[in-house]
Amino acid sequence: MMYAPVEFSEADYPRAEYQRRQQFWDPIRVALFTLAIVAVIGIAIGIVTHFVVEDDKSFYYLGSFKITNIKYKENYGMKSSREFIERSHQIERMMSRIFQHSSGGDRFIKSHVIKMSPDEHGVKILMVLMFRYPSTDSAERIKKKIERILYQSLKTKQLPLTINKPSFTLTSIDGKKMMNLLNSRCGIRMTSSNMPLPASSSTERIVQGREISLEGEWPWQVSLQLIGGGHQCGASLISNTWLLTAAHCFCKNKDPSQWIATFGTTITPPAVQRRLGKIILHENYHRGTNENDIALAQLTTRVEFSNIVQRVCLPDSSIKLPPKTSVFVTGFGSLVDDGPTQNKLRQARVETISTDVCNRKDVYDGLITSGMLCAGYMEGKVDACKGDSGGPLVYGNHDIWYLVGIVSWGQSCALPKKPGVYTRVTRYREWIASKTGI
Ligand code: 4AZ
Repeated sequence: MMYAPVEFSEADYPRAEYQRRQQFWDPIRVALFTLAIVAVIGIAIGIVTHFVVEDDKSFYYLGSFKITNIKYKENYGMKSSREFIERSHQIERMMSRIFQHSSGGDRFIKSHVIKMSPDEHGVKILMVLMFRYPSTDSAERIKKKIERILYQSLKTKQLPLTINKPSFTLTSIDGKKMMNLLNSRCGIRMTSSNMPLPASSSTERIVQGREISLEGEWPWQVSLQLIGGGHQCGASLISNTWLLTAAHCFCKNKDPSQWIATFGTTITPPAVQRRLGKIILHENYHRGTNENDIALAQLTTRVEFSNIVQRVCLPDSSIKLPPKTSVFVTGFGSLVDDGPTQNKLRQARVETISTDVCNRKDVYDGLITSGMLCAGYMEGKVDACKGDSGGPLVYGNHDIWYLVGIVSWGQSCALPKKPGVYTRVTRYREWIASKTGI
């Protein structure tokens, strides 16, 4: 809006002054003024809250207790067994119920069962519990608060499992001890501040994938590089020293001293770097048919597990994924056939496709054997590509991630009716154990 100049004589002055004042306090100005004050107050509150929230610190505890209304099963001793996973997830869910709706509010972060052992009255549980409290609080005082909430819940809440109150003990532990305990489990993801990652923030990303992955989102991802030749293939960390990858990655060069493995979400700079000491190709790998496209590589020196470097779980050979199961493939591979390697790790959500469908005449016409697994979309668009080879295809169950496939082959990338073909890891579970003892 334009301002028209107001002309007035001396005699008009008081009226003009009144008008000017009235103009000054017109509704728009009043609204703007109010808005400014509200904004200033808002920012002030924001700053104060920011500091209060930022001041929160993680506190870790080791909890031990007995559950008396279930019987110990042999398989509870095996952390990759379905029995262990399902029971521990039930216990972890119960802990969330106990703490998340308590008066303590959202101080509870997460819990993880570390061990289940037999007990004459049922099952003994060892678990890590994580909380965030103001850093000015003491571990002992927080422990009392946690115990109070727990005991209250045992009295008032209908819980599926019976926790024996006298058996319950809570010990404060530091971050290092917590990590060591968690590292006894595979397939767990954490952010740099030890906060859990959301179950899956992830959508489509490698080919047709735009967003890169967050630090610590896929901590088992490895880049295999030829010294002087750069990134060649992906691989997955399955222990402190062993990598699982595709056999075809070593077609060019089988000499371990010519290779390095890097960890982290970028190739340069890498978070951690190691040399290879040993390469084991599957004895029956056939280049022509892509059968048994699997290899192991051993690092010369072990890597320490952290939020950035972590091993993925190997699935039990009995697990079966039904068609259309949501899985994730990650890698530094190209975005289009024959494109360049990416410096930042990318991810894509794909779906498993049954071997029957994948072997149809209009798809791969019988080329898919029992050691292969198809994943992607019949309409194409999202897929792994050149340079992703050897890398992981993972399946997340109750926040634990399993390596179900190794990027192996496919006709070009992301074409309709030409999904990605992966080495079916469950088929090679015994082979891996025979070579590594894992
Ligand atoms: C490759 O050349 C390659 N679309 C890897 C994966 C796929 C195709 C090719 C799957 O390494």
